[in-house]
Amino acid sequence: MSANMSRGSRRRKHAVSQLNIMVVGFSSLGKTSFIRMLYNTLCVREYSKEKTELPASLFQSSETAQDAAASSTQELYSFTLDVEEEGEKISLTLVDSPGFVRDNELRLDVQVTEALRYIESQFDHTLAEETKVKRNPKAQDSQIHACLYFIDNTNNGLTDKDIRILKRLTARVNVIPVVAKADLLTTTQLANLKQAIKNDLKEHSIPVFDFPVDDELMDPEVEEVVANAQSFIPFSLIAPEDADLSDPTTGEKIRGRQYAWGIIDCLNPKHCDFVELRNVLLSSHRKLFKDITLEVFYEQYRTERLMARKASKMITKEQKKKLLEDLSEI
Ligand SMILES: Nc1nc2c(ncn2[C@@H]2O[C@H](COP(=O)(O)OP(=O)(O)O)[C@@H](O)[C@H]2O)c(=O)[nH]1
Ligand SMILES: [Mg+2]
Repeated sequence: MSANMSRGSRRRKHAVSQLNIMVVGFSSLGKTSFIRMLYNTLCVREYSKEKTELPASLFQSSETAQDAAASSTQELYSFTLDVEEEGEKISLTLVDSPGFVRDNELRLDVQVTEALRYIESQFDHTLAEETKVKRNPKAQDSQIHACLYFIDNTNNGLTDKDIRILKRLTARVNVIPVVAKADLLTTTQLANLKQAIKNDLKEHSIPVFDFPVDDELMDPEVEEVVANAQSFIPFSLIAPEDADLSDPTTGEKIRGRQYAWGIIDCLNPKHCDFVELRNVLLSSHRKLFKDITLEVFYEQYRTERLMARKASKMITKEQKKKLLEDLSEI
């Protein structure tokens, strides 16, 4: 091993990558359940458990409609965990948000604006850090790298509201559309819904994260993984119920849901796309999410802010001049 390589690998070993994921969508579509499920599959590093205060929602699932209404997410909250994924250390922040209302257009717009404000305020942190004379080398990257948008599986594709929300979100963040509670659909229904959503996204030119394939940089093996990931959009999810279940054939404990006719294993790729989604987020596309956030979304936001600042300065100058002229006329 050359000296260079060993230095490189040493650095990589210690480098902790930050990754921040947010969930948004209408209420009771399974956002909090997804966060709980993801949390339960993470390899959380020992010391992280002591220093992090975890939200109660991670430990209480709600199986009845009454429970769900009582424990629905009222406020945006986030928590950060130090996890290890395929030998890499990640400081992972998960952001859960209150569900959008269905019957009040005005309130809905305010809620979407609030979610966007949260995303933009993370860009503001970076902007403030950049303009400091002495930058903090340990500054946290709090930008939202991926935002999961939950789609109601009782519709036949995207609704007008979904389209309006998605257009606003995709201007600021990498959006991954997901369909939760996939256990409530048959295989054919799910396939039809996925196709309808894909068609709607295309028809309305909504630029969700599309797992771009860079021909020049790709080696054939990776290209296959990427093309594969694209085909999952929208990812289907099933969250487990709070019950001790075991695989009827192997007897192994599983995270799943039990029905009169069988048991669903939420980690079985044949049952839903959770494992695939987890993999693109935490491993295969993690760096790409971060690069695009910084190079496309943050750059865009920064340019807009600088131009707005310049414009407001120019207006004040002109206004000042006009005021002086008006005064001299008196
Ligand atoms: N059948 C089914 N129910 C689910 C699934 N995920 C969540 N739920 C239920 O849907 C309700 C709302 O879930 P919650 O995660 O609180 O939704 P949120 O409002 O989007 O955060 C709860 O009663 C959950 O138990 C799923 O994959 N399948
Ligand atoms: Mg919730």
